Amino acid sequence: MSMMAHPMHLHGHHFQVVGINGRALQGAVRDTVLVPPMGSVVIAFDAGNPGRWPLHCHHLYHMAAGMMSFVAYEKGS
Ligand SMILES: [Cu+2]
Repeated sequence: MSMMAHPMHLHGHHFQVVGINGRALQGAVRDTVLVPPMGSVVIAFDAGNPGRWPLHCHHLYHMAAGMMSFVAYEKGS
């Protein structure tokens, strides 16, 4: 949670925004979503590209301050 909006970007995938601030919607397919201040976003994506993919804020100074994470999964059987 933050008082700023954060353009969150997921590498290696495209996703659909399916919720913003607890409200369901059928959003566009994209690879970046602007998370609103003090808000939350729910996304859905096909886990068809196994690996360790960066998930980070596109504001470089936010990323440098720690808004850098990863989505990691292995190939299913
Ligand atoms: Cu940010």
